[in-house]
Amino acid sequence: MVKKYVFGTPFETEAVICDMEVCKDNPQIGSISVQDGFRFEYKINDMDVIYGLGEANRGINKRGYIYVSDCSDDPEHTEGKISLYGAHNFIIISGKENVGLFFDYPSKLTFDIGYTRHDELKVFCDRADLYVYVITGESAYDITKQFRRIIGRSYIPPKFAFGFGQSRWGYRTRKDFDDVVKGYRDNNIPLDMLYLDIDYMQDYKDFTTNEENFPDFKEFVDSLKAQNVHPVPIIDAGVKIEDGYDIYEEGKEKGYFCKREDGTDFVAAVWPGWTHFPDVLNKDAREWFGSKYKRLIDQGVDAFWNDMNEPAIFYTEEGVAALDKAIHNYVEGNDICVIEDIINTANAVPAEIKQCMQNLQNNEEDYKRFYHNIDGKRVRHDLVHNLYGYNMTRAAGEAFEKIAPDKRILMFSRSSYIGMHRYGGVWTGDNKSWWSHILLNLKMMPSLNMCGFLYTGADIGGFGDNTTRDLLLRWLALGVFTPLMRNHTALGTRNQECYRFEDIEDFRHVIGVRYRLIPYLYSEYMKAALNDDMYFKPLGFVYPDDKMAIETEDQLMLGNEIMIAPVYVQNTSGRHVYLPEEMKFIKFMPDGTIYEQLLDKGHHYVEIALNEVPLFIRKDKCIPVAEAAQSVPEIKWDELKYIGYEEAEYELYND
Ligand code: MIG
Repeated sequence: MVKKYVFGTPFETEAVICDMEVCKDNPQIGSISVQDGFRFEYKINDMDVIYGLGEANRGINKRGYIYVSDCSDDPEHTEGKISLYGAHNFIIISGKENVGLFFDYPSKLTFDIGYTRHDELKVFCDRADLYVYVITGESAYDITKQFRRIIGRSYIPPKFAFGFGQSRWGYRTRKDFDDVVKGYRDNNIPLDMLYLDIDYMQDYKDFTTNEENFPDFKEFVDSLKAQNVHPVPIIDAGVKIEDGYDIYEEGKEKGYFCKREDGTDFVAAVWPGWTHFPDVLNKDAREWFGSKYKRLIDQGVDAFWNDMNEPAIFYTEEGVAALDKAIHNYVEGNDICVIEDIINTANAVPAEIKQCMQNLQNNEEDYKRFYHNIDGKRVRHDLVHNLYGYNMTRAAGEAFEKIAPDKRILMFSRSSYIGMHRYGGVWTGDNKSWWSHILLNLKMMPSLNMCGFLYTGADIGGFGDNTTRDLLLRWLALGVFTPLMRNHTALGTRNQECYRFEDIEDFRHVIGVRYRLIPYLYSEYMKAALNDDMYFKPLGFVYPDDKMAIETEDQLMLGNEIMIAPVYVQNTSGRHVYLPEEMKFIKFMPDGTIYEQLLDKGHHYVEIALNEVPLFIRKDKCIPVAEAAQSVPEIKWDELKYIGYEEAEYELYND
């Protein structure tokens, strides 16, 4: 049962789309105070597991740490980080009682989950203006499905989006891109998407293409699509300030950019230099910005990724002025002439200047310097900060419905709030080429599913730092199962395309397994999306009475038939795995054969070589398997074979 409670005057985020009566009583759970902000407190029992928070750090069980919903552009996902790109305020307490809580609040919100005191859950924010949804049910899984029903159906991408994609920040010229496709096709490694990072644009201007590198962009798109490769251009939040750039001129004239208190357009520096932020929380501005995607769609593009939409800020005029002042004060106070002297005499940048420099990027104060115009009301950005990425992606999603109503367009975003799951997927941002980030990738997936985000994945191989062959292969063997399967890396890192490494056949095989599994993965995705269900589930959702299953943080259930357990430790030739019931251990072997072994319920050590892809089929189930293909349209759906338990039945979904 779902109950809705209101406190103060909430902002309408439109995360929940189902009309519901507001309850007059008080929630029958924990205690709530609305003095001095909002505060919810709950006594955690020893056995309780706390699930949720979508794209957040640490475990599937969120107990024992503190998390702050505050969409942040932070590329260092170390264990101590409490805010990442998304704000997904849904948790489930599962144990002594089963209850789900959604705090629909678009600004900074803290979840202290047994951090300050091991047995206390505290959820609090500055203003007592929010909706709280309380969901009771028989299990965490049941609660999740009820929650998913009130937030509306998850985004469904086009079928090609289940293929493999290659990306890198640094591809610039037509040749760079063509070479990547050639590298894949010549080596017979499957490929369906090629990502265009910021350098495809002219001076980082949204919806433009670099004239020198792409004299005929449409022809470039056509040539890729003729090879079954879909280009996926990036769109950034900031619109470059440049006379004559029509999107800037139009936005300025129509008043569609976020404004300062004095009514002037707010200015922030991002990749294009000085930019304005489109006011995507304003309906008209959102419609206007969304309509611009048509420019690329008209040139054959049917896939996009939205970036920098926390929104990220490198610096503002105000921040630079503060730094300038600090430098001047220092120079005058110390009788110094030039900046070099500062550094030489002080032997390091003086503290007051350093502080100003650190304050430049993604400064909280800057988020208080601009406003949205929402239904004629001015709303300061920091009060609705977590809705920006959501509404940028919604701008695109709403526009796609008009531009191409019969087509599915690939769309995913970096920043998000619950509600955005109806318009696109998410990727988990700037991870690193670290073994621990394979595991973090795995743990984020079911939590994101709980919050409605089904089309998800991480930068495979790692974004920051240099990858290694073994890391990339092991990560791909997890990525084979994530709906979004993309190899992406940062500017300046080592080459990360699969054909750059020795023994290319291993990459061909592992990615080939993805294509062999697409009939299963696509079917399970569609069933999950159409039934408000999950694609990835924690083991505890399927085996709620099995303590060992509940505590398993490095295996997942995928759809209704299989369990996955990837290897995420370097220099190991296998791993320990826990089976909550008898299962068939399957390995896709590099010679194309499929290894099968019946394993009893319990603990096992299984050997898994670098070039093998393991999965486990649940008792009395089976899955369809295709032959490997070079692209999604080449998969032969009418020549499937079934593996797993004999006499099991499987419901295939295809369209
Ligand atoms: O400030 O467009 O997360 O995937 O390659 C970095 C360049 C901006 C951040 C994204 C990353 C992308 C990069 N972007």
